[in-house]
Amino acid sequence: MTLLKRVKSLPENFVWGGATAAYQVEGATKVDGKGKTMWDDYLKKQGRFSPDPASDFYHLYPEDIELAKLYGLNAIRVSISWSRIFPTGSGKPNQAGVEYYHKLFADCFANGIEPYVSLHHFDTPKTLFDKGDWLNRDTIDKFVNYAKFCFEEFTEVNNWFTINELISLAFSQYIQGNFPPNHHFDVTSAIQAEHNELLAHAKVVNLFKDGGYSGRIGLIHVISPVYPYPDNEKNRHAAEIEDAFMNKFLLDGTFKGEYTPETMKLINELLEVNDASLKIEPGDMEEIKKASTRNDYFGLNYYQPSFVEAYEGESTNTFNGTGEKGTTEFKFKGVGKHVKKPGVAQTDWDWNIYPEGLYDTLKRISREYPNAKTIYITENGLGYKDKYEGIGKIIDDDKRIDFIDQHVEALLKARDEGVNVQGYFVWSLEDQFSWANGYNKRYGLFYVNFETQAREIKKSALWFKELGETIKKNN
Ligand code: BGP
Repeated sequence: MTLLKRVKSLPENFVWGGATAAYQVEGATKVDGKGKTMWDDYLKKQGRFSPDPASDFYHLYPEDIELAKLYGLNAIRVSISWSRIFPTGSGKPNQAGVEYYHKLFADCFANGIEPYVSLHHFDTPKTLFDKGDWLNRDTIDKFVNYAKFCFEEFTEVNNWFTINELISLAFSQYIQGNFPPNHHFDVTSAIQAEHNELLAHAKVVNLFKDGGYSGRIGLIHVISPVYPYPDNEKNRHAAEIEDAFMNKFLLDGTFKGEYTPETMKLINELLEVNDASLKIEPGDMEEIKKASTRNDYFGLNYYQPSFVEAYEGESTNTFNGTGEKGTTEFKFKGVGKHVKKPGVAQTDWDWNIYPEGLYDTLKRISREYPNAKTIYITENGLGYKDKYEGIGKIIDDDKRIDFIDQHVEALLKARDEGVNVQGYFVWSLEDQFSWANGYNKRYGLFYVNFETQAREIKKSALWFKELGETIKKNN
């Protein structure tokens, strides 16, 4: 009996993977000389949940890579934890950390799973975080040195990403306040962090290309399309400002090598209303410009759009980090407030389910940013309270299958119309720790019993396998 629904087959040589991030799966935060990240003390103090043992991928990766192979995947997204390699962000490399990643990559290759490796996934070493994180330009220099070390050491890696979701980090740290250091609507820090992270990315891309390292390099942006609701002139303008802040500023910088006048007009409007500013230092834009044509590919994460109505009042927000449906609130002064569009379903965490948004985004990227070249969907998935059925029992997650199926369908539609999308990584390979939500927001194809670390199969994994088997290889 087939589990396939809308999508019946995948293109030849399609990359079909699962995504993870070091801090979310590895656990083992205190072993083998690992240094602290920005999260360790923060989470301890917060007392809601611990990053240990997460999915204990540090020890159990052979089991997870084997599952990936068994269930039809041909690729995996992992990240290197900077503080495993350089416990305080710089200095002498920690051999145990270096060895761990060599072993992990070797295991991937032995199983026919291609690793796509990010250098930074929300986990700045604590020492650098304490000195200002990306707001301190010294972090940029340290990041470039760390990247150089990785390019020279991990020559087996063919596919690199510099930084994961620059905007999410800046937004969660300085606007939404749900990542350390928990600032709310600190617009100056947010826009500065966006710029500084982009500069760090550009420097690393230029280093990679000038150094003649082999392989491909790019970065990952999450794109959240912004739709006015109701659709009227005022709300359209609100949507444009939010889009500039969340998407366009970084897309322009990454692929056009400038913040275009049109984008800056919107950004300046936002900065002015919020009494904020952005500092661009001499030489920054040259570096960014130089890198803008040198990305080999673009990692696009897509979860949800926002629907926006103009809003003139003071900024305020409530983050739903528990899965209690209907508790999210977001109102951004001079930008807009998020509204629910009738007819659009939402998850328990109030995320809009809207596959059309992925289609619209892909079309937009190919139309407006030809330098993005090849696109991979590097994250997409459904956070869900999966129900454990007992040892060895398949977990029924039809909702997740529907979600992925509809998004892959949207992707293939854009591809049929000429958008160069070559792969899809589901978030996530297995259940893992979620930064501001803990352990009940599950995304995996594989269920992790966090008490015993046993893995169970979800129905979505069976579906993933069946669809993965339709991929023909010709190289
Ligand atoms: C992306 C991140 C991931 C992951 C995912 C789901 O922004 O790159 O690390 O966490 O979103 O988000 P959450 O865990 O908040 O549901």
